[in-house]
Formats: sequence, structure tokens, C-alpha cells
Amino acid sequence: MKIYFSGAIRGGRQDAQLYQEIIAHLKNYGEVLTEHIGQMDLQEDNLSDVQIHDQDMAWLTASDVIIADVTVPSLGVGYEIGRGLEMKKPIYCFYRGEKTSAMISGCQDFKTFKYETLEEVKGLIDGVFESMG
Ligand code: 6IA
Repeated sequence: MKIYFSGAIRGGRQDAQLYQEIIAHLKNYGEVLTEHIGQMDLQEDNLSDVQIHDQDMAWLTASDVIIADVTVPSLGVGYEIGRGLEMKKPIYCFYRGEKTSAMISGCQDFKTFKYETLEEVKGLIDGVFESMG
């Protein structure tokens, strides 16, 4: 099982630690192609934006499932969800707080779950993978 985890980078790194813990949990179910998203010391490196985009699209294409944290608003995360939908990938979105974008929670082609704590999101992720068999 190849898992594409999607979370904010230039959108804001305030949840980076949480992404790291979600990624650690996702590893119980397969290979996480985008482990760097949880890296606390993520630095803008020498990759061009074209290289970043093309590498991420290749990983998205190779993935079996997309798990997105949509709490911190991110153009890249929204774009990946849209492209993943176009590729007919199974997508599961998770967010904390009052609301997320209506374009995410209002899309009936995938499920969006609200959570409060790390333990809760881990439980929701367990449910998702159990339902996938
Ligand atoms: O618009 P955002 O930057 O918040 O978009 C975040 C999403 O786009 C993530 O789910 C990533 O898959 C993808 N993404 C955006 N920037 C990068 C990136 N930057 N590297 C890999 N994936 C990215 C490289 C610079 C970094 C080392 C700081």
C-alpha cells in the first residue's frame, strides 16, 4: 500500500509535529511516499518548483490512497486533492477546528472527517484502512 500524505508546507508549518505523528501512524498501513511533510526542519532546498511539482505528481500517480490534513489552508494540498480526484484515487481528508473549505467538506466524492486530538485522528485512520480491507 503506497500512501500519499498531504499537508501544508508554504501554507504554514504550525502542524508539522502533528503531521509527523500522523505519518508515523500511517506507516502501520504501508509506505508513506511523502514523509518529508512531517520533517520539522524542512528547508527550502535546491529543487526548483517545477521539480517539486513533477516529483509530487509522480508520487501522487503511484499512490494507492491519499490522506490529507486540511486544517491549515494550503493551495498545494487543495491542488493535490483535486488532481487525485481526477485520477480517481481514494481520498480521505481530516481537519481540526470549526470548519474547513466547503470545496473539501462539500465534495461527496470523498470523505472528510473532523477530529480534535491525535488519538482521535489515529482512530479515524484505523477505521479508514480497516474499511479498505
Ligand atoms: O502550498 P503548500 O506548500 O502548502 O503545499 C503543500 C503540499 O504540496 C504538500 O502536500 C506537498 O505534497 C506539496 N509540496 C509543496 N511544497 C513542497 C516541497 N517543497 N517539497 C515537496 N512537496 C511539496 C520543497 C521545499 C521544502 C523542502 C521546504
